[in-house]
Amino acid sequence: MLRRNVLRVLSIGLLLVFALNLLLIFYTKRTVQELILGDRQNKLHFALSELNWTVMDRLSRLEANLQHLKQTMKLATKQSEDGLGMLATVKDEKHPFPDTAHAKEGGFFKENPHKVLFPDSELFKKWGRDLSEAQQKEAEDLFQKFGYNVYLSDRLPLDRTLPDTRDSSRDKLDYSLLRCGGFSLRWLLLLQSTGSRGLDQQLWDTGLVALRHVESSCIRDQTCVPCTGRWISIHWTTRKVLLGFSLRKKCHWKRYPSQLPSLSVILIFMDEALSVIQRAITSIVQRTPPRLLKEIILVDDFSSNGELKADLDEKIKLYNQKSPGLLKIIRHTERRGLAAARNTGREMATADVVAILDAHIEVNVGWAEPILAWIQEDRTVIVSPVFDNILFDTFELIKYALAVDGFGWELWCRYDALPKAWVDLHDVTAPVRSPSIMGILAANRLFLAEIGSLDGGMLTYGGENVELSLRVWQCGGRIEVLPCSRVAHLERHHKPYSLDLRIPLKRNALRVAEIWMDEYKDMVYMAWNIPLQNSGINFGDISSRMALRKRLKCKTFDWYLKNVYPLLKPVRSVVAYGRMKNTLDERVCLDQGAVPGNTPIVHHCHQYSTQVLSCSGSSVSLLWLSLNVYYHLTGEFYVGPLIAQRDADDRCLTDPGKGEKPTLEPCSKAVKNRLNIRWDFKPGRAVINRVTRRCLEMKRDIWGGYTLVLRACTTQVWTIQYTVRNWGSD
Ligand SMILES: [Mn+2]
Repeated sequence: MLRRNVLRVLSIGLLLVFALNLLLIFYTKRTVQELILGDRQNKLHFALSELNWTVMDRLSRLEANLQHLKQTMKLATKQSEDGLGMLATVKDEKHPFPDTAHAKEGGFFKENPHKVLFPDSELFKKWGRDLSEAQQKEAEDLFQKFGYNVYLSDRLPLDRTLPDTRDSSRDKLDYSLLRCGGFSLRWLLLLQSTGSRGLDQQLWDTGLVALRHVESSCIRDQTCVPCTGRWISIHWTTRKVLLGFSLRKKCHWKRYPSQLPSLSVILIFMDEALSVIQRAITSIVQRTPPRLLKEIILVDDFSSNGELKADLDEKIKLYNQKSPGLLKIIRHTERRGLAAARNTGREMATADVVAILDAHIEVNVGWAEPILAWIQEDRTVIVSPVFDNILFDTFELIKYALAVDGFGWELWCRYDALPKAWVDLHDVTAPVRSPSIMGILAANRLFLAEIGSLDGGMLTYGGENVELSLRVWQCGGRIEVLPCSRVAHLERHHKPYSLDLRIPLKRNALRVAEIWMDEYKDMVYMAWNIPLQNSGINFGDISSRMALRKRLKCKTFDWYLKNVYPLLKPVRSVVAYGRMKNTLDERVCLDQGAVPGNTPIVHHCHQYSTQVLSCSGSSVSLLWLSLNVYYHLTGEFYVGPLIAQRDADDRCLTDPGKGEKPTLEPCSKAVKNRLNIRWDFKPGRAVINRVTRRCLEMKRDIWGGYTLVLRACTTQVWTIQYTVRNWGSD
């Protein structure tokens, strides 16, 4: 009886346990489902906000550049007014070196016992308020010479730490879910050894690594929550496994193969400050695994800067004492330009992979592994790290958002939004397909040679990146940006050499157009405001590059536009372009006026010439080709630089129908709202709106200039600089 009862109790007990276990399994399964779904939603949200940030970042950078330009102009005027008068007051005094953090925190507006010698210098806007007059003069002189704060660079530790700017660094994970002490670790291990066979081993490993990290940090911070009961442990375990899964998609936790190709780093420079070059070398040595770093090759494109001779040789000797043969230097005996210098470095390199960098950079933690692993998977991929910005004055690191490298029809660099296909991956470590590359690149050394390295016929600077990009895509390779590889790039305030970069830029752009762009080359000519025939610009001998294109059986530019860069929108209907003048006064040109704003203006044709800012590394493009007008066979006038992209609008001359002022409206919006954007025009004739029949004319304003008006036609006529295929000559 007793035994029977015991048996019954036992079997009921067993049944209960069985039922509990069933419940437990059901619960765990639901949690897993919730987590997967929740995880997806989180990531989607994350990706969207990331996109917003990219846009915000872009806008603020553009704004900063405009500010920068304004200040440069102001500074130039001020300096020419003040002349050397200010320097005369300099006294030689020695003072301890002030730290930047202090200067930033309010030392800025603190009383300075010293006279401020350069109140308008960009160098001293955020930095250096504690400097003595002699120090100010030294810092300012170096700044004018190099375009960045050499005085500070000379004093900052070469091996300074940089903030880790990779996405998905630790702070983005919610560890509160995991603070469950040693219990969960035990269960994880138990589960791993028993019931978990068949689960992805790597997934477990990553989860385990994460868990150990969390546990050590929660023990340190005393935030561990003790776990009670078996089911809680299992619950936590599922979370951990899922965490392990999601962590594999974070740069910080990404694991790379132990066998990776060797790396040659090539640093190109011309008149760079010695400490800045040392900074680049030190960061590379410090943040590249020694087993992977075969050599660092310095290429000096004929610097005039004395310290880059014996002093640099001395530093190289010191580095090589520690790691024999690591550093090599080669010096050009005449200036040969950026592309040629890069080729010199590549020819000298011996490792499997070459990374061709500027010498004013500092590589960040873990920069090399993603590059080497990705090129190891596919030898035809050319990769770019993501750039961050080192401020020219304080040397602070500013994180830049991940973006795609693109260009406009003038072949100047531009950042584009991340492709939807990439955003949909919800994996911030995934390489991003990119139509172009900025200045810095890494490639399989032999593949780079096979496809023709860099075009040695590109002079000085600019356009060589687009040339390489078109060639790589059209001839069977591809270009990708690697989000987990970050390089900080020192952006100059001004170029140290006072040459007009527009000349090589324009010339190089035409060379690219002629070699690679087929029937679309007209777009480049129009964007630069160059006549289609007899441009008078010598872009050098292109026969060997044409032969290369044939030998590699490269695809057409049409293919590239359709398959790689659909954002770039060719415009077929332009029949006349260039500067547009009214015969009433040919000293003034039609222009777009202030942006933002939508008022077209006329002003002196030479008042603003093209402005070009640096386009290598993280630098943002700002190219002003504002005095252009594009007249279409369909009747539209584009006013301002030719944009011709699918995600941005050109601005169309519009007759609002009332009042006497013409406006500029985004063309696609104007079409949608049926605004009057079509005009009748032939060179040497009136500009008449097709709907309102009013004429675009000029009227004297009270300041002695002109203002644009719409009114019943008088006798005013307009001319335009260039026509396409003799249009309008009848
Ligand atoms: Mn650069």
